[in-house]
Parts: sequence; structure tokens; C-alpha cells
Amino acid sequence: MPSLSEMLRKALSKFTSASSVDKRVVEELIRDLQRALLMADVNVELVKKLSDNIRERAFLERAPPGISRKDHVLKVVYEELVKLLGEGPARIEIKKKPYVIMMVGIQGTGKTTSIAKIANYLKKMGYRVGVVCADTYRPGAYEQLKQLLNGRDITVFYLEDVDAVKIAREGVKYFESNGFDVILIDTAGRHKSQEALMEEMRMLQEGIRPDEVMLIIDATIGQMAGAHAKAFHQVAPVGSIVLTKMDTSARGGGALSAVAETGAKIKFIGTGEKLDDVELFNPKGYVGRLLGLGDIEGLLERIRIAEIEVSEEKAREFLRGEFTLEDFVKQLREVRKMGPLSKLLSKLPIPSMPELPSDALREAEEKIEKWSAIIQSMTVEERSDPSILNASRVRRIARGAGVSEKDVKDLIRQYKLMKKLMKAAKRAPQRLFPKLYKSG
Ligand SMILES: Nc1nc2c(ncn2[C@@H]2O[C@H](COP(=O)(O)OP(=O)(O)OP(=O)(O)O)[C@@H](O)[C@H]2O)c(=O)[nH]1
Ligand SMILES: [Mg+2]
Repeated sequence: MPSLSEMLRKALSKFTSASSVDKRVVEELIRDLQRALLMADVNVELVKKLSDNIRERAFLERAPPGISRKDHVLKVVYEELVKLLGEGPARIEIKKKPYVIMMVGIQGTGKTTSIAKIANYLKKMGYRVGVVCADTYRPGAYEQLKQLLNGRDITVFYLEDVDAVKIAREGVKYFESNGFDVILIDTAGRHKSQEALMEEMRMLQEGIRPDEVMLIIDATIGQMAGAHAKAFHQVAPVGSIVLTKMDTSARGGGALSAVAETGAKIKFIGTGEKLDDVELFNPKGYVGRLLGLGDIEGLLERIRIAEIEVSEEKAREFLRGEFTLEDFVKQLREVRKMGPLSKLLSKLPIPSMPELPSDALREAEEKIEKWSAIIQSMTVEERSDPSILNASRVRRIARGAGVSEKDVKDLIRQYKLMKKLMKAAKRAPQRLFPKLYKSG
């Protein structure tokens, strides 16, 4: 059976190779995505909602100028999948003291390794972390933990006993009475049978009532992840997920099923066998990898810039006012918030401004920081009337701002240029700039 990632990629490459994008092609893409997600056991309701959102946005949203409908649809698909995983990077929150986290997962998924990684991570954040080894099945489980955490000043609790619930209880009691902030409980993955394992998890859940059950999913196990998540979730409601082995070639699509099955968020990913090989989960990176959209960041950036709407009103505001040197830099800052300066000016109905070369605009954008510093080292008098600047003043200002004299002169030149542009726009005959006069 092809993996979720393979199916999603196939759907997208079929879509991108279509000669044109019409309703039929988008519907086909949606159908392919649905099939992929349903095969991955993603909840039918979720798939329906995702399809509806994609359909609506693909047809109703206008692609920004310069962006093809195809790229726009890709972006919509990407964003809707990210939404499914919960927008921003998830964080671990230690909501009370002590905060008890129980790790569960099928054998070999990386529970013990992840516990050591997360314990170390939380320790670095300044928490007092204790680990309880409540795995009575895996030979050497305790030694494994101790070895992983060797020299990290993190206590590992263990009892020679066959009763996992008893060990967990005693461990929690021990750390609690010693004022620890976080308690992580390692549990068994191998057992007599799957039923016996689930029964033990149920007893642990009831016996210790952890504040958070963290499910460990192995990226290499594919779609089994959904079934595993479901089984654990029934006995110990899963609150968060760790996706391990993301350093392998596996895309970890199974995690999407686990998320859909439990409603829990992925909080960490494991990227290797060592203690520091752990990262906070980032939904955007994950979906990008899942879809194989190598340059998704590049595409999104292009779209972001294209989407910046510069209203005529804003552009006109820019041209109003007294426009001192200080205003100049202030306005440039404003403009930068709105988007590229050249884009703003292109909104203005000015057919040709030979005095203002386009690279001057780019230069202006790049130099805002420098120019602010220059203005800071000017006197009030100089700011309001730059024409008084002589060579010695320029030298003093340059030294004060830590820039070259040329930089100071450049600023003045740019300012004069801009002022000229504004005068031209203000004086322009109505016939030439009808839009400017229409409402103002
Ligand atoms: N490459 C890679 N290997 C990992 C990662 N996490 C764990 N492993 C390896 O996977 C194997 C199993 O990890 P464990 O932490 O022992 O798994 P477990 O879930 O505790 O296993 P049981 O206790 O037997 O249920 C070990 O060889 C780990 O080094 C990871 O993120 N990347
Ligand atoms: Mg283990």
C-alpha cells in the first residue's frame, strides 16, 4: 500500500502537470487528496471539512497578481493541511507542580529514548526532572535510562518489582515529596500480548492519573500509527504525541492519522538516537515534507509579497504632509510595513518619473536603518532644514552615526529626490492624475 506521503505527492504532481487549472482539475485534486487521507484513517468529517475549505478557497479566492491559480491552489492545500495539525509549533507546558507525564507506545518506537531527550530538554529549561522506570518487561530498561541520562543530573527511580502500577505510584510519591517539578514515566512496550499491554496501560492510567499521556509514534511504521493511537487512546486518553525517527527517510505520514484519531497535538519530533536529537514539532515543516514541496517556503514568500494590498488611500497618505527629513524615514518605515516601496509607488497614477530610478527605491528600502541613525545624530535645526549641511556638519553627523560621509550625502540626495516626486504629484494636472483628484 502506498504511504500517505506518496499518495499526496502523486495527487499534487498530477495536479501541477495539468495543462490548465479549471473546476474539473481542482475537483480531481480534491478527490485524490480525500482518497489519500481516508486511506490514512483520517476522520471522515475532517476530510470533508478540509475538502470543503480547499474547494471554497480555490474557487472563491482570487490569486494575487503575478501568482498562477495553480500555485494558489497548492498554497491552499498546504495551509489547510497545516491547519489540521494546529497552526503554530506546539509547546510543552508544565501547568502544575509536579506535572506527571506518562509515555506510552508500542515496543521499539522510542519511548525510553524520548523520555531521556525530553527530560534533558526540560532540565535545560530549569525544571527539576525525575524519571520513573515502570517498564517491567524490557530487560535492562532501567540501565538503558540511566545510561542515556548519564551525567545529566536527572534522577531515575526504579523498584525491583513486577507491578508497574506500584512502581509508578512509588516513583511519583518519591519525586513529589522531594519537590520535583516534572515526573516522566516510562512504560512497557513489549508485553505478553497487545491486550495485556493495553490492560496495563489502563491500570497505570487509573492508578496514577497522569497530567498528560504522551504517545510515541515511530515515523517508520506508516499507517499502523492510526490503529496504535486508537488502541492507546481508548485506555489512556492521549494528550500529546512525539514523532520519532524523523531523521530517517520516512515522512511520518502516519502521525497525521494518530493526530486525527486522538485530537492530540504533536509536540516533539525525534531526529536521532542521541540526547540532543529532539526538536519542537513544527506543523509547517512537517506538511512541507509530507507533500514533498521542496520550495514551499519560496512559493509562500512569493505569494505573501504578491498578496500585499496597497490601497490608493495609503499611497496618497504617503504623499501628504510636510515631509521633513524625519518624516521621510518614518514614512519609509511605514511603507516597509506595508510592503515594498516600489509596489506602493506603482499604485500611484504617475505615468513616468524619470527623476526617480527604480534602483533608488530599492536602495531606499535597504538603507532605512542606516538613515535612522544618521537622523538621530543630527540637530533639530539640521533635521528641519538639511540645506544648512556643510562639509563639517556632514563629517560630524557621519561620525556620530557610525556611517560614512557618503551615506549622509546619499540620504540627503534621496530625500530631495523624494520631495521632488511629491511636488510633481501634487502639482500634476488633474487630467494626468485623475484618480488622485477624484476623492481628495
Ligand atoms: N534514528 C533514530 N532512532 C531512534 C530515535 N528514537 C529512538 N531511536 C532508536 O530506536 C530504538 C528503540 O528505542 P527505545 O527508546 O528503546 O524504544 P522503546 O519504545 O523504549 O522500546 P521498548 O522499551 O522496547 O518498548 C533504539 O535503538 C533507539 O536508539 C530517533 O528519533 N531516530
Ligand atoms: Mg523502552
